[in-house]
Amino acid sequence: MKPKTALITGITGQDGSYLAELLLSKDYRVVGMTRRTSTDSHDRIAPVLDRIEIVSGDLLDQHSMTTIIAETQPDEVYNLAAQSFVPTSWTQPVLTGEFTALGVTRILEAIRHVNPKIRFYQASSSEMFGKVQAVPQDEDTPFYPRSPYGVAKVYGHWITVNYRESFDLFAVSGILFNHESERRGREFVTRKISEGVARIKLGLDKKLKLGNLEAQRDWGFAGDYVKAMWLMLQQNEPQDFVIATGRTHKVRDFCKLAFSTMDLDYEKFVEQDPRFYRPAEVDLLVGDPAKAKRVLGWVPETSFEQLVEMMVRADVARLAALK
Ligand code: NAP
Ligand code: F7E
Repeated sequence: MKPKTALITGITGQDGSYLAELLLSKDYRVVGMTRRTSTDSHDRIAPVLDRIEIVSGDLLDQHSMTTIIAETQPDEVYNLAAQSFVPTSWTQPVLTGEFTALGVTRILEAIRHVNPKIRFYQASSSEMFGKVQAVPQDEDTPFYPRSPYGVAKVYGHWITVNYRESFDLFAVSGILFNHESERRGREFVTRKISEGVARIKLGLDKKLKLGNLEAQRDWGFAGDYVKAMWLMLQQNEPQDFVIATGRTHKVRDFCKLAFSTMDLDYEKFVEQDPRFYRPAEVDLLVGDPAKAKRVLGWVPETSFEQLVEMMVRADVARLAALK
Protein backbone atom coordinates (compact mmCIF):
# COMPACT_ATOMS: atom_id res chain seq x y z
CA MET A 1 0.00 0.00 0.00
CA LYS A 2 1.19 3.53 -0.80
CA PRO A 3 2.46 5.25 2.37
CA LYS A 4 0.39 8.18 3.61
CA THR A 5 1.79 11.68 3.18
CA ALA A 6 1.61 14.18 6.05
CA LEU A 7 2.36 17.89 5.74
CA ILE A 8 3.46 19.50 9.01
CA THR A 9 3.58 23.28 9.36
CA GLY A 10 5.78 24.32 12.28
CA ILE A 11 7.96 21.23 11.89
CA THR A 12 10.96 23.08 13.37
CA GLY A 13 9.08 23.68 16.63
CA GLN A 14 8.83 21.47 19.70
CA ASP A 15 5.68 19.60 18.63
CA GLY A 16 6.63 19.46 14.95
CA SER A 17 9.81 17.56 15.77
CA TYR A 18 8.03 14.96 17.94
CA LEU A 19 5.21 14.56 15.42
CA ALA A 20 7.67 14.06 12.55
CA GLU A 21 9.36 11.26 14.52
CA LEU A 22 6.02 9.65 15.34
CA LEU A 23 4.81 9.71 11.72
CA LEU A 24 8.13 8.37 10.41
CA SER A 25 7.78 5.47 12.85
CA LYS A 26 4.40 4.80 11.21
CA ASP A 27 6.00 4.82 7.74
CA TYR A 28 4.52 8.11 6.59
CA ARG A 29 6.10 10.26 3.96
CA VAL A 30 6.69 13.41 6.03
CA VAL A 31 6.83 16.86 4.43
CA GLY A 32 7.69 19.81 6.65
CA MET A 33 6.97 23.43 5.83
CA THR A 34 9.55 25.94 7.01
CA ARG A 35 9.84 29.68 6.45
CA ARG A 36 12.88 31.09 4.78
CA THR A 37 15.49 32.43 7.22
CA SER A 38 19.10 33.49 6.76
CA THR A 39 20.26 30.86 9.25
CA ASP A 40 18.43 27.57 9.53
CA SER A 41 16.32 26.55 12.53
CA HIS A 42 16.62 22.79 12.04
CA ASP A 43 18.14 21.87 15.43
CA ARG A 44 15.14 19.92 16.69
CA ILE A 45 14.68 17.96 13.46
CA ALA A 46 18.38 17.40 12.74
CA PRO A 47 18.19 13.66 13.64
CA VAL A 48 15.45 13.04 11.03
CA LEU A 49 16.34 15.62 8.37
CA ASP A 50 17.53 13.00 5.91
CA ARG A 51 14.18 11.17 6.18
CA ILE A 52 11.82 14.12 5.64
CA GLU A 53 11.18 16.59 2.84
CA ILE A 54 11.42 20.31 3.57
CA VAL A 55 9.40 22.81 1.56
CA SER A 56 9.51 26.58 1.91
CA GLY A 57 6.35 28.51 2.76
CA ASP A 58 4.83 30.97 5.19
CA LEU A 59 1.50 31.19 6.98
CA LEU A 60 1.34 34.81 5.83
CA ASP A 61 1.48 33.83 2.18
CA GLN A 62 -1.62 32.24 0.63
CA HIS A 63 0.17 31.43 -2.62
CA SER A 64 2.87 29.37 -0.91
CA MET A 65 0.31 27.44 1.12
CA THR A 66 -1.77 26.56 -1.94
CA THR A 67 1.28 25.62 -4.01
CA ILE A 68 2.73 23.38 -1.29
CA ILE A 69 -0.53 21.53 -0.83
CA ALA A 70 -1.02 21.12 -4.59
CA GLU A 71 2.54 19.91 -5.16
CA THR A 72 2.94 17.59 -2.17
CA GLN A 73 -0.62 16.14 -2.24
CA PRO A 74 -0.82 15.30 1.48
CA ASP A 75 -3.41 12.96 2.98
CA GLU A 76 -3.13 14.79 6.31
CA VAL A 77 -2.14 18.35 7.21
CA TYR A 78 -1.07 19.21 10.76
CA ASN A 79 -1.08 22.97 11.34
CA LEU A 80 1.36 23.43 14.21
CA ALA A 81 2.87 26.72 13.04
CA ALA A 82 2.01 29.80 15.07
CA GLN A 83 3.44 32.72 17.00
CA SER A 84 3.12 30.67 20.17
CA PHE A 85 4.69 32.78 22.94
CA VAL A 86 1.95 34.52 24.94
CA PRO A 87 3.95 37.63 26.07
CA THR A 88 4.99 38.38 22.46
CA SER A 89 1.32 38.47 21.53
CA TRP A 90 0.97 41.74 23.48
CA THR A 91 3.98 43.37 21.82
CA GLN A 92 3.13 42.02 18.33
CA PRO A 93 -0.65 41.59 18.44
CA VAL A 94 -1.33 42.17 14.75
CA LEU A 95 1.39 39.78 13.60
CA THR A 96 0.12 37.20 16.09
CA GLY A 97 -3.34 37.54 14.56
CA GLU A 98 -1.94 37.16 11.04
CA PHE A 99 0.03 33.97 11.88
CA THR A 100 -2.04 32.32 14.54
CA ALA A 101 -5.55 33.28 13.42
CA LEU A 102 -5.67 34.13 9.69
CA GLY A 103 -2.92 31.60 8.89
CA VAL A 104 -5.45 28.87 9.70
CA THR A 105 -7.92 30.22 7.13
CA ARG A 106 -5.18 30.34 4.51
CA ILE A 107 -4.45 26.65 4.97
CA LEU A 108 -8.14 25.70 5.04
CA GLU A 109 -8.71 27.66 1.83
CA ALA A 110 -5.79 25.88 0.18
CA ILE A 111 -7.16 22.48 1.23
CA ARG A 112 -10.69 23.34 0.10
CA HIS A 113 -9.54 24.38 -3.35
CA VAL A 114 -6.83 21.76 -3.95
CA ASN A 115 -8.40 18.64 -2.42
CA PRO A 116 -11.23 18.77 0.15
CA LYS A 117 -10.56 15.13 1.09
CA ILE A 118 -7.34 16.12 2.93
CA ARG A 119 -7.67 15.68 6.69
CA PHE A 120 -6.74 18.75 8.75
CA TYR A 121 -5.52 19.11 12.35
CA GLN A 122 -5.54 22.54 14.02
CA ALA A 123 -3.31 23.13 17.07
CA SER A 124 -5.79 24.81 19.40
CA SER A 125 -4.89 25.73 22.95
CA SER A 126 -6.08 25.75 26.55
CA GLU A 127 -5.23 29.49 26.45
CA MET A 128 -8.67 29.82 24.80
CA PHE A 129 -10.23 29.06 28.22
CA GLY A 130 -8.26 31.94 29.81
CA LYS A 131 -10.39 33.27 32.65
CA VAL A 132 -11.93 29.89 33.16
CA GLN A 133 -15.71 29.52 33.18
CA ALA A 134 -15.62 25.98 34.67
CA VAL A 135 -13.17 23.71 36.48
CA PRO A 136 -11.96 21.41 34.99
CA GLN A 137 -12.22 22.56 31.37
CA ASP A 138 -13.64 20.21 28.73
CA GLU A 139 -14.87 20.43 25.12
CA ASP A 140 -18.06 22.24 26.23
CA THR A 141 -16.42 24.88 28.44
CA PRO A 142 -16.96 28.41 27.02
CA PHE A 143 -13.87 30.33 25.93
CA TYR A 144 -12.66 33.54 27.63
CA PRO A 145 -9.18 34.26 26.21
CA ARG A 146 -6.88 36.60 28.14
CA SER A 147 -4.20 37.51 25.56
CA PRO A 148 -4.01 38.38 21.87
CA TYR A 149 -2.58 34.86 21.46
CA GLY A 150 -5.63 33.32 23.12
CA VAL A 151 -7.96 35.46 21.03
CA ALA A 152 -6.16 34.41 17.84
CA LYS A 153 -6.42 30.72 18.82
CA VAL A 154 -10.18 31.12 19.40
CA TYR A 155 -10.44 32.39 15.82
CA GLY A 156 -8.35 29.44 14.57
CA HIS A 157 -10.59 27.04 16.48
CA TRP A 158 -13.87 28.44 15.18
CA ILE A 159 -12.72 28.77 11.57
CA THR A 160 -11.77 25.08 11.71
CA VAL A 161 -15.22 24.19 13.05
CA ASN A 162 -16.80 26.49 10.48
CA TYR A 163 -15.01 24.94 7.50
CA ARG A 164 -15.95 21.49 8.77
CA GLU A 165 -19.62 22.51 8.95
CA SER A 166 -19.66 24.69 5.80
CA PHE A 167 -17.63 22.56 3.40
CA ASP A 168 -17.77 19.11 4.99
CA LEU A 169 -13.99 19.02 5.52
CA PHE A 170 -12.42 16.49 7.88
CA ALA A 171 -11.07 19.31 10.03
CA VAL A 172 -10.46 18.87 13.76
CA SER A 173 -9.27 21.05 16.58
CA GLY A 174 -7.12 19.59 19.34
CA ILE A 175 -7.43 21.74 22.46
CA LEU A 176 -4.09 20.93 24.02
CA PHE A 177 -3.08 22.01 27.49
CA ASN A 178 0.55 22.96 28.15
CA HIS A 179 2.99 20.29 27.07
CA GLU A 180 6.69 20.46 27.57
CA SER A 181 9.95 18.63 26.95
CA GLU A 182 13.69 19.16 26.74
CA ARG A 183 12.95 20.62 23.27
CA ARG A 184 10.65 23.34 24.65
CA GLY A 185 11.54 26.91 23.64
CA ARG A 186 13.81 28.48 26.26
CA GLU A 187 11.49 31.41 27.10
CA PHE A 188 8.58 29.21 28.29
CA VAL A 189 8.53 28.90 32.05
CA THR A 190 9.24 25.15 32.39
CA ARG A 191 12.32 25.26 30.18
CA LYS A 192 13.43 28.56 31.69
CA ILE A 193 13.35 26.82 35.08
CA SER A 194 15.05 23.58 33.95
CA GLU A 195 17.81 25.52 32.23
CA GLY A 196 18.06 27.91 35.21
CA VAL A 197 18.51 24.98 37.60
CA ALA A 198 21.21 23.52 35.35
CA ARG A 199 23.06 26.85 35.11
CA ILE A 200 22.96 27.34 38.88
CA LYS A 201 24.03 23.74 39.56
CA LEU A 202 27.00 24.13 37.19
CA GLY A 203 28.00 27.50 38.67
CA LEU A 204 27.07 29.48 35.53
CA ASP A 205 24.40 31.61 37.28
CA LYS A 206 23.49 32.61 40.82
CA LYS A 207 19.79 33.53 40.47
CA LEU A 208 16.73 32.75 38.38
CA LYS A 209 14.29 35.60 37.76
CA LEU A 210 10.66 34.66 37.19
CA GLY A 211 7.24 36.31 37.18
CA ASN A 212 4.02 34.98 38.74
CA LEU A 213 4.77 31.83 40.73
CA GLU A 214 1.12 31.23 41.68
CA ALA A 215 -0.22 30.55 38.15
CA GLN A 216 -1.42 26.96 37.79
CA ARG A 217 -1.01 24.85 34.68
CA ASP A 218 -1.88 21.32 33.56
CA TRP A 219 1.54 20.25 32.26
CA GLY A 220 2.11 17.12 30.18
CA PHE A 221 4.86 15.70 27.97
CA ALA A 222 4.91 16.78 24.30
CA GLY A 223 5.90 13.28 23.13
CA ASP A 224 2.61 11.94 24.56
CA TYR A 225 0.50 14.76 23.11
CA VAL A 226 1.53 14.34 19.45
CA LYS A 227 0.09 10.81 19.61
CA ALA A 228 -3.31 12.35 20.31
CA MET A 229 -2.96 14.63 17.25
CA TRP A 230 -2.43 11.61 15.03
CA LEU A 231 -5.27 9.65 16.62
CA MET A 232 -7.70 12.52 15.98
CA LEU A 233 -7.09 12.25 12.23
CA GLN A 234 -7.62 8.45 12.21
CA GLN A 235 -11.23 8.56 13.45
CA ASN A 236 -14.32 7.93 11.33
CA GLU A 237 -15.82 11.34 12.20
CA PRO A 238 -14.07 14.69 12.68
CA GLN A 239 -14.43 15.84 16.30
CA ASP A 240 -12.64 18.21 18.68
CA PHE A 241 -10.81 16.97 21.77
CA VAL A 242 -9.31 18.32 24.98
CA ILE A 243 -5.86 16.81 25.61
CA ALA A 244 -4.60 17.21 29.17
CA THR A 245 -3.41 15.25 32.20
CA GLY A 246 -6.22 16.32 34.55
CA ARG A 247 -3.68 17.47 37.16
CA THR A 248 -2.61 21.04 37.84
CA HIS A 249 0.45 22.53 39.56
CA LYS A 250 1.69 26.00 40.41
CA VAL A 251 4.79 27.46 38.75
CA ARG A 252 6.13 27.44 42.32
CA ASP A 253 5.64 23.63 42.51
CA PHE A 254 7.56 23.21 39.25
CA CYS A 255 10.41 25.28 40.70
CA LYS A 256 10.47 23.38 43.97
CA LEU A 257 10.65 20.00 42.25
CA ALA A 258 13.11 21.10 39.57
CA PHE A 259 15.60 22.53 42.08
CA SER A 260 15.19 19.55 44.42
CA THR A 261 16.16 17.21 41.54
CA MET A 262 19.63 18.74 41.88
CA ASP A 263 19.45 18.87 45.73
CA LEU A 264 18.91 22.64 45.69
CA ASP A 265 16.36 24.76 47.60
CA TYR A 266 14.48 26.96 45.10
CA GLU A 267 13.81 29.66 47.71
CA LYS A 268 17.53 30.49 47.79
CA PHE A 269 17.74 31.09 44.04
CA VAL A 270 14.38 32.21 42.60
CA GLU A 271 13.63 35.94 42.53
CA GLN A 272 10.42 37.51 41.31
CA ASP A 273 10.79 40.20 38.68
CA PRO A 274 7.86 42.41 37.58
CA ARG A 275 9.17 42.30 33.98
CA PHE A 276 7.83 38.77 33.70
CA TYR A 277 4.30 39.54 34.88
CA ARG A 278 1.61 39.71 32.19
CA PRO A 279 -0.98 42.44 31.54
CA ALA A 280 -3.69 39.79 32.05
CA GLU A 281 -2.97 36.39 33.56
CA VAL A 282 -4.51 32.95 33.12
CA ASP A 283 -4.59 31.88 36.76
CA LEU A 284 -5.73 28.26 36.62
CA LEU A 285 -5.87 25.65 33.90
CA VAL A 286 -6.81 22.03 34.41
CA GLY A 287 -8.26 19.92 31.63
CA ASP A 288 -10.66 17.00 31.61
CA PRO A 289 -9.33 14.49 29.04
CA ALA A 290 -12.24 12.01 29.55
CA LYS A 291 -13.47 12.27 25.93
CA ALA A 292 -9.97 11.62 24.54
CA LYS A 293 -9.70 8.53 26.73
CA ARG A 294 -13.16 7.27 25.77
CA VAL A 295 -13.04 7.93 22.01
CA LEU A 296 -9.33 7.92 21.12
CA GLY A 297 -8.10 5.56 23.83
CA TRP A 298 -5.51 8.25 24.62
CA VAL A 299 -4.03 8.66 28.10
CA PRO A 300 -0.93 10.60 29.15
CA GLU A 301 1.99 8.26 29.81
CA THR A 302 4.42 10.65 31.53
CA SER A 303 3.80 12.05 35.02
CA PHE A 304 4.52 15.61 36.13
CA GLU A 305 7.34 14.34 38.32
CA GLN A 306 8.93 12.39 35.43
CA LEU A 307 8.59 15.39 33.12
CA VAL A 308 10.32 17.79 35.52
CA GLU A 309 13.15 15.38 36.20
CA MET A 310 13.61 14.60 32.48
CA MET A 311 13.85 18.29 31.59
CA VAL A 312 16.29 19.20 34.38
CA ARG A 313 18.58 16.24 33.73
CA ALA A 314 18.63 16.97 29.98
CA ASP A 315 19.66 20.60 30.56
CA VAL A 316 22.31 19.65 33.11
CA ALA A 317 23.78 17.06 30.70
CA ARG A 318 23.69 19.48 27.74
CA LEU A 319 25.34 22.36 29.60
CA ALA A 320 27.88 20.12 31.34
CA ALA A 321 29.00 18.85 27.91
CA LEU A 322 29.61 22.43 26.79
CA LYS A 323 31.75 23.35 29.82
P1 NAP B 1 6.85 26.35 18.81
O1 NAP B 1 7.94 25.49 19.36
O2 NAP B 1 6.85 27.81 19.13
O3 NAP B 1 6.87 26.18 17.21
C1 NAP B 1 6.17 27.04 16.38
C2 NAP B 1 6.48 26.71 14.94
O4 NAP B 1 5.76 27.61 14.08
C3 NAP B 1 7.97 26.85 14.54
O5 NAP B 1 8.29 25.78 13.69
C4 NAP B 1 7.97 28.16 13.76
O6 NAP B 1 9.00 28.24 12.82
C5 NAP B 1 6.63 28.07 13.06
N1 NAP B 1 6.15 29.37 12.55
C6 NAP B 1 5.91 30.50 13.25
N2 NAP B 1 5.44 31.45 12.46
C7 NAP B 1 5.38 30.93 11.19
C8 NAP B 1 4.99 31.43 9.92
N3 NAP B 1 4.58 32.68 9.76
N4 NAP B 1 5.03 30.60 8.86
C9 NAP B 1 5.47 29.32 9.00
N5 NAP B 1 5.87 28.80 10.18
C10 NAP B 1 5.83 29.60 11.26
O7 NAP B 1 5.43 25.78 19.23
P2 NAP B 1 5.02 24.34 19.84
O8 NAP B 1 5.16 24.40 21.31
O9 NAP B 1 5.68 23.29 19.06
O10 NAP B 1 3.45 24.35 19.55
C11 NAP B 1 2.94 23.88 18.30
C12 NAP B 1 1.56 24.47 18.09
O11 NAP B 1 0.69 24.10 19.15
C13 NAP B 1 1.51 26.01 18.05
O12 NAP B 1 0.48 26.37 17.14
C14 NAP B 1 1.10 26.39 19.46
O13 NAP B 1 0.47 27.64 19.46
C15 NAP B 1 0.16 25.25 19.78
N6 NAP B 1 0.03 24.87 21.18
C16 NAP B 1 1.14 24.62 21.92
C17 NAP B 1 0.99 24.18 23.23
C18 NAP B 1 2.19 23.84 24.08
O14 NAP B 1 2.03 23.75 25.30
N7 NAP B 1 3.36 23.62 23.49
C19 NAP B 1 -0.29 24.01 23.76
C20 NAP B 1 -1.40 24.26 22.95
C21 NAP B 1 -1.23 24.68 21.67
P3 NAP B 1 10.46 28.88 13.16
O15 NAP B 1 11.31 27.74 13.62
O16 NAP B 1 10.87 29.43 11.84
O17 NAP B 1 10.26 29.92 14.21
O1 F7E C 1 3.79 30.43 31.04
C1 F7E C 1 4.06 32.03 34.37
C2 F7E C 1 3.25 32.77 33.32
O2 F7E C 1 5.02 31.02 28.96
C3 F7E C 1 3.15 29.60 31.99
C4 F7E C 1 2.31 28.17 25.20
O3 F7E C 1 2.82 26.96 24.70
O4 F7E C 1 0.95 27.01 26.78
C5 F7E C 1 1.95 28.00 26.67
O5 F7E C 1 1.48 29.24 27.17
C6 F7E C 1 2.86 30.38 33.26
C7 F7E C 1 2.16 31.74 33.03
O6 F7E C 1 3.22 29.22 28.93
C8 F7E C 1 7.46 33.24 34.11
O7 F7E C 1 2.76 34.02 33.83
C9 F7E C 1 5.99 32.92 35.69
O8 F7E C 1 1.11 31.87 33.95
O9 F7E C 1 5.35 28.73 30.00
P1 F7E C 1 4.45 29.85 29.69
P2 F7E C 1 1.71 29.69 28.67
O10 F7E C 1 1.57 31.16 28.70
O11 F7E C 1 0.84 28.92 29.59
C10 F7E C 1 -0.27 27.28 26.07
C11 F7E C 1 -1.19 26.11 26.28
C12 F7E C 1 -0.04 27.66 24.67
O12 F7E C 1 -0.87 27.40 23.81
C13 F7E C 1 1.10 28.57 24.39
O13 F7E C 1 1.47 28.52 23.01
O14 F7E C 1 4.09 30.70 33.89
N1 F7E C 1 5.42 32.54 34.51
N2 F7E C 1 7.24 33.38 35.45
C14 F7E C 1 6.30 32.72 33.52
N3 F7E C 1 6.22 32.45 32.21
C15 F7E C 1 7.30 32.72 31.45
N4 F7E C 1 7.25 32.44 30.12
N5 F7E C 1 8.46 33.26 31.97
C16 F7E C 1 8.59 33.54 33.30
O15 F7E C 1 9.62 34.03 33.75
